[in-house]
Amino acid sequence: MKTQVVIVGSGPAGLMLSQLLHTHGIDSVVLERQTREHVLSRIRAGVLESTTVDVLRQIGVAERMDREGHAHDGVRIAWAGRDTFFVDTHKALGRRFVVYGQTSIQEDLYAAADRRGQPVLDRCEDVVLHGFDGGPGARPHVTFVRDGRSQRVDCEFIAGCDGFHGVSRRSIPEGVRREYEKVYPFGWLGVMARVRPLPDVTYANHPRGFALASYRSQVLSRFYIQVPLEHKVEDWPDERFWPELKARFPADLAAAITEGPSIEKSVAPLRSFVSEPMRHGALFLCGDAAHIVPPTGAKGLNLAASDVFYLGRALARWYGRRDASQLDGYSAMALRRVWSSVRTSWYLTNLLHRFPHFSEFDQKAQEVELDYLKSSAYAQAALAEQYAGLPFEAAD
Ligand code: RFL
Ligand code: PHB
Repeated sequence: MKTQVVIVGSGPAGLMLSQLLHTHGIDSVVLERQTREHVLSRIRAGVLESTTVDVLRQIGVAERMDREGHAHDGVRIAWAGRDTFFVDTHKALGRRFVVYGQTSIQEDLYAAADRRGQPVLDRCEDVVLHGFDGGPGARPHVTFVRDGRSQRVDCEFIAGCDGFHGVSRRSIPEGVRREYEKVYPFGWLGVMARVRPLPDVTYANHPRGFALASYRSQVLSRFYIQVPLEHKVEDWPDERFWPELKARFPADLAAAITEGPSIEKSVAPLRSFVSEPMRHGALFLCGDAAHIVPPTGAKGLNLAASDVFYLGRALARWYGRRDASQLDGYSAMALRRVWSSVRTSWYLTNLLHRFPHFSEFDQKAQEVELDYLKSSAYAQAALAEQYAGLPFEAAD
């Protein structure tokens, strides 16, 4: 097999990139380790920055999102025993965000790939990247095993969109890679339930721990609570989950939460991680393959979209004009936006969670920070700007 770009991974980064390249007439082959059913069963992100919404519209996969996605003007923050306040991204910046599940985006991207006959090969085992480091005579290609048969795709570029546990980042020699990591001492239990959501995406800081009430549709809610790292889904039957969730919200919001049987539960650890550079020779990393943020700022999927936007634009410039300047600038440009979101996610994680090692001093400082945010329109505007996300950088 031969193509222009091999894309490893059919998560949102990989499928968005193949769709974007297609709009520029650039061929790609997508290789995925899991089955399509497995990819479509993962429940993850929900909050789309306006730049992500723009990318999805630009690549022609926004029809259902525009119909079913729910626009929000900002997010609500609540904390123990005090009033809540609303961080208004629309008032501060004129920008709304859209709540639309990552699972639905995956469905829309697969449907678009099917419509145009895009090869998305699932169940690819032992994916190995070769010849991307620019050495003499090096020719980029990828080998893998599918249905017990060894296969090879020759290409000009490889896009590593295979998530945190993928093979692409680890294919870059250790001496070239620099990794930055922070692991948080708790996880999030996520619960999906067919119940009416609260009107706003609401984050709560409570002595019992962090909680979040989010939205999927008028009749579908997504909730999260902070749990100890070692906890498993089995530790949280519904009878334990609902009272704990409600205990972490102020009484009026707790009373507005409707209980119902959960339809999905998962536990995820929280981590900040960045690997630099995001390019090595003909290999380019996008999304979770290069960086992970804790979900507190709702930035992970949005960063995948900005990486894809920058890389797609750079590849279009290369194939259109044989101009490599944007490919050369990709890593630095993508990383500027990544670090900005890493900082915002780290800030919100520190602001909203209860840390086991916090001293009374740390706890007091956190409360004073929340008081300041509540009382200062300037502080709220600054947070609104970070939550809404940076605009994309211009090309030159
Ligand atoms: P993905 O989604 O992990 O996809 C990578 C794909 O690569 C495949 N793969 C391989 N394929 C071939 N060969 C290999 N060796 C392979 N190894 C792996 C995998 O099977 C998979 O299909 O990465 P991508 O595309 O970069 O997308 C990133 C996003 O999924 C992630 O950042 C977000 O889900 C993070 N996130 C959130 N982001 C937001 O922007 N807003 C949110 O509200 C938000 N909430 C969340 C989140 C993540 C969460 N979890 C579970 C970590 C909430 C949660 C609970
Ligand atoms: C979600 O709806 O899944 C969601 C919302 C906000 C976050 C993280 C996840 O910060």
